[in-house]
Amino acid sequence: MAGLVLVNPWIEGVSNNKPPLGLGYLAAYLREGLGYTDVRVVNTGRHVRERIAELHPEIVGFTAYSANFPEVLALSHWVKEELAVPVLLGGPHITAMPESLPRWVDAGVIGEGEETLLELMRIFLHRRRLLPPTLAEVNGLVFWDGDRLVRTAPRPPIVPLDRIPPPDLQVLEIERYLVPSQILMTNEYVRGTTIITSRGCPFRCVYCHVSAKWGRVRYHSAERVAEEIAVLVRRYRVEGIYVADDLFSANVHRVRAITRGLEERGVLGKVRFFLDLRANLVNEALILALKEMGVVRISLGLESGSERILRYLKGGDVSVEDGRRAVKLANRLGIGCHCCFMLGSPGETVEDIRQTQQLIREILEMSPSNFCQVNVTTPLPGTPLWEYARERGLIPKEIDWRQFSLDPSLSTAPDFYVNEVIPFEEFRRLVEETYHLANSRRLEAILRKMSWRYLARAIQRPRLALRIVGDWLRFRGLRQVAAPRS
Ligand code: B12
Ligand code: SF4
Repeated sequence: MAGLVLVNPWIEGVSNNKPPLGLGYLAAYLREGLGYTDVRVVNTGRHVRERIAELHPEIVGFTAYSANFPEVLALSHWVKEELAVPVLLGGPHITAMPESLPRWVDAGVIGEGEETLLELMRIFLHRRRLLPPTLAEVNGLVFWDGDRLVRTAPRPPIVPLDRIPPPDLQVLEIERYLVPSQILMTNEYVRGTTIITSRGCPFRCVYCHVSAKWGRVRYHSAERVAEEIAVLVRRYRVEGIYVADDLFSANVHRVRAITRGLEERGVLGKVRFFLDLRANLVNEALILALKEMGVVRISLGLESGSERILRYLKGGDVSVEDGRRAVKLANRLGIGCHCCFMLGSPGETVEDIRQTQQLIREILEMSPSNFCQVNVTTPLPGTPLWEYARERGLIPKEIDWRQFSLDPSLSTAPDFYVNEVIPFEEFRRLVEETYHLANSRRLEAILRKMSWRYLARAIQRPRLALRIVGDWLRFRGLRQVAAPRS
């Protein structure tokens, strides 16, 4: 028997080996703010109904991004019909599209969820129900009152961010995720997980809904970050961490303060990191500071080799040359780069795509530790790109949200093709050509780096061995599957 069950249903057939940190933060906030500990997290794509039912919840909360929205609709309907308990819905999708709240869901939580959920749970524990008159007093909600969709006043962000305790690792059952994986986006399989050190981003890229979701950017203190990492290393023997910030701080003083905090806690050098930066923010002092902290790889959204398309996507503050310079600098100082590209942006021509292919070639030539990932420009709800596509009638009336998933064969489906210059079939060929170009060099890099320790580990673990074969096929370009991209 559980009180609140928080559910992250996976898209069918797509695995997700990272903990749903958002749900861990919600659980921690309820524990600290309300003394409420009766929370369970269900994070799976298989037998989700059975898993929820066996917990006998008193209230259920779903998290939905766009790609798993259909699963969330079906499951939440089932919970309401079969279990007859209140149902809440939060996450990026409902935040961007509050009007998509289904009638059977009691309330949708817009944006940051901690304080809003705490207030909802206080009401629920007191009255055992969530009815429109009481919901109207809670900020940050969308709910149905009869035939009227009501939105309450926006919820102000929690400041300072350290007021939110670290995610509840026990509720998340963190041990489940600590299997060797390529969390550092290198060829190594290490025991790893994700953390978050900030919320928001000061930039406004047209395809990203992060700034709309979080408002102004907020950072956890260096002390808090170091302590969270130390717990993961000491208690859970974590070796690799993906810092899932939208954009990791480019403030060199903050990076150094985190490094000092790790040193004071005796964990500096015991854990390595992979994180996202923006090319125009990369400089030598920052890379050296990141290296000292233990960063082995950075991710850069270079997006396009065409200056014109890059300007459209990211605004005028970052150039193609900034990207080249950032990768060269990082490589010279011993850091590999995971570079992300987008194909199919509005106005993009075949010539623009050729320029992107040329940049990919250059980056792969710079170092075998560089890795290029190719994605198809997809308009996400809540972004300027979505508005662009909607205004031009490029978004179908009946949206198949599953197309927002990880599988590029789905995401290159014509439904969300926002480029009106290149005919779709030709575009699809160009995408395949570019995937192949980006992946072909990876096999060489893997073979060059393949160590005996790595092979021995693989032999002991059949699933790991299978994954390596899968990678091999993928890098040969035989199986066109892109790596996850957030
Ligand atoms: C880490 C990450 C991943 C990881 C891990 C996902 C995971 N298990 O959490 C990986 C790499 C697997 C991933 C994959 C994808 N991701 Co991703 N990811 C992120 C990232 C960077 C951080 C997620 C996170 O932990 N956020 C921090 C927590 C605090 O925020 P949160 O989860 O939203 O939760 C808060 C609120 O939303 C709310 N809330 C959320 N759920 C609920 C539920 C209830 C009941 C309540 C009350 C409140 C509530 O309260 C929480 C606390 O404040 C976000 C960007 C971002 N900053 O959120 C993108 C993001 C969620 N990803 C995104 C996308 C598009 C994807 C992919 C579809 C990419 C792709 N094309 O392949 C895939 C889909 C996942 C899948 N399995 O197929 C988009 C989603 C946009 C959308 N409308 O769908 C985001 C927002 C980034 C962006 N581009 O704008 N992702
Ligand atoms: S894509 Fe990255 S840099 Fe651009 S707004 Fe989003 S988080 Fe910020």
